[in-house]
Amino acid sequence: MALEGALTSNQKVLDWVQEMVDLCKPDRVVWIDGSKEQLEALTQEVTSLPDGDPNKMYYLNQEKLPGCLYHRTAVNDVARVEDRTFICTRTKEDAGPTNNWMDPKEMYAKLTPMYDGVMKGQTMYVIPYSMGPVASPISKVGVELTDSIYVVLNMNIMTRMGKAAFEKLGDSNDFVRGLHSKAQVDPENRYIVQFPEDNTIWSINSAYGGNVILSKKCFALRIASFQGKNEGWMAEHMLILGVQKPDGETKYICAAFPSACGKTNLAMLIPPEGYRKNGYKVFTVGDDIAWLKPGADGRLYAINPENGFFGVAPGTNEKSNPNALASTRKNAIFTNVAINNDDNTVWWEKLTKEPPVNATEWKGAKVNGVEFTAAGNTLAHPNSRFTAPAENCPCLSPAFNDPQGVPISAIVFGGRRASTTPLVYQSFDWTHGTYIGSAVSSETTAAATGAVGVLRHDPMAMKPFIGYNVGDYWAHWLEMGEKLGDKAPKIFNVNWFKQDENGNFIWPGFGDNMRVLDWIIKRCEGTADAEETAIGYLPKKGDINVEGIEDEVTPEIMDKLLTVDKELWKKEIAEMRRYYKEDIADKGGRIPQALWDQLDKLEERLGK
Ligand code: OXD
Ligand code: MN
Repeated sequence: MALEGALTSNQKVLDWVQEMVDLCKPDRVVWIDGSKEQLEALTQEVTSLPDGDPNKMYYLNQEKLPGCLYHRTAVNDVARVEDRTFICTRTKEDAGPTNNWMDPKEMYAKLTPMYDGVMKGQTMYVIPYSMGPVASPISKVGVELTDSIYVVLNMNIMTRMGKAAFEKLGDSNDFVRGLHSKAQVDPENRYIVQFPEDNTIWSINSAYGGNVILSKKCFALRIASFQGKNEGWMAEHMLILGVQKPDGETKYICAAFPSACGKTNLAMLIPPEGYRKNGYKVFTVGDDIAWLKPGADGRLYAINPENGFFGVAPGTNEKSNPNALASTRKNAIFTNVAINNDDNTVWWEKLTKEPPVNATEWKGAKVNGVEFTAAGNTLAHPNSRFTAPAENCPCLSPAFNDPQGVPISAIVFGGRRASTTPLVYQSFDWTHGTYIGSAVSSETTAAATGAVGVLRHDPMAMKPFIGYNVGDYWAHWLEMGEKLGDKAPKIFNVNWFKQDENGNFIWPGFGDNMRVLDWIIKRCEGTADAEETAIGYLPKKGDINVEGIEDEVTPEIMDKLLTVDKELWKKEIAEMRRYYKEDIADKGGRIPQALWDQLDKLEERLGK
């Protein structure tokens, strides 16, 4: 039955699909070709389900939001579940201290009975997809089996889905095998499991995007980081943007930030007026994931393996990110936002000042939105999402579909730090930059009181996404640096979130971050000088352009933004020693000696 209507003759695919059909026992198997007709039929089917069916999707106002759909997940199924996410390598050491681990044999034995007959009475969809432009040598193919139309429709936005992916694959065995079943959406039996050595992902008991769009975190980061280590490339949790300068040349930058640091906003930045007048433009290549591979000229090239944005809705508005908002205005899927019942459109916190009176909140209750929010509730779930086609993005890069990818000049790390870390600094070299990446961390801040919260380490912003031992991952970074030599991108660190004594942010952020990108690009071109300090190269006085914001960023403020407080940095070193030892090395993280040496050197430069 599985082979009926198969879209490939690849025996490895056919055998695996048959095996999974025998296990899950669906009534029907549908091969997804990616055609408009097939997608329309599935949309018709899923929107025709009766109200109250947990799989139902709804049409939104088709005049205001053409092609847009709405879905509400189970209340217990609204986010990625890191405590139920596993890396199942043959040895525990290979998964390392940042991952949950179980022996693959044990995990298969545990999950197989859960999948046994799970699709009885239902349809299994076979989704072929390409991560990255189909013609790109950096791209890879995945196949996801799922019992959810919501997944098919999301995968259509997030990947290059359909027959062409099988054509790319040909007879090759190099495809990621993803199996997803929503099953009973039982949180006690929810598992998101990667088997990197088998190129396999099993996800069960969730129907929420982040756990079921297996192309994204599961493949493009966890499995791909493992593949990259073995094959000489890198899969990173990075946005990719291009800055077009007045002379027409575009420089490309990758940046990695932990969540809640404004990654999507930076990816879609609108430069300040002065820059725009002078002819600067920022283009988005990607907002979440970068695959990086050395090109024929020895430089590092990046593609965005995805084809859409799976963004957090709350906080997105005409002011904070007009480009993201515009991306959601057609052919998008909204999950767990609120509905404005006056015109069947969507709403979320901060979309507009006033919530709709006649609202349906994300759990499905009809409420007076004004009263409901005034009582301290949110209408949209804080992690409610839009799934939006990249092609909708007004600032999408013309190189978005370029099979070669874009050459990367700079890699930028950042976090949310109230003090210690200056606005921007450059590493001395790649190895030092790798140390800086390993030290990425972010604080929870209570801005209103200025209280500084908990520091969370999130190396390279990849902590939940490294598909193997974090120490080996750092070693791979060092190896890539050696391979790239003097063609390697320059590495920087930024901090948009420095505060004054009263807990006020002292850098305006958003579009003004262009001023920092400007300095970064000039450093890459060798046209800006720098101050050599103990922690790295900092901008010289006056080298960050503050034209138009002089009142806000006075010379005194700029001094604060760029100070290196030795006492705070000594504390930082002590914390990094504790982190390396207690959280990583003592728990089986194989930290390269070169990174320990970086800590020693930093301490030496600061003076003991
Ligand atoms: C995301 C995340 O959803 O990083 O992109 O959590
Ligand atoms: Mn992300």
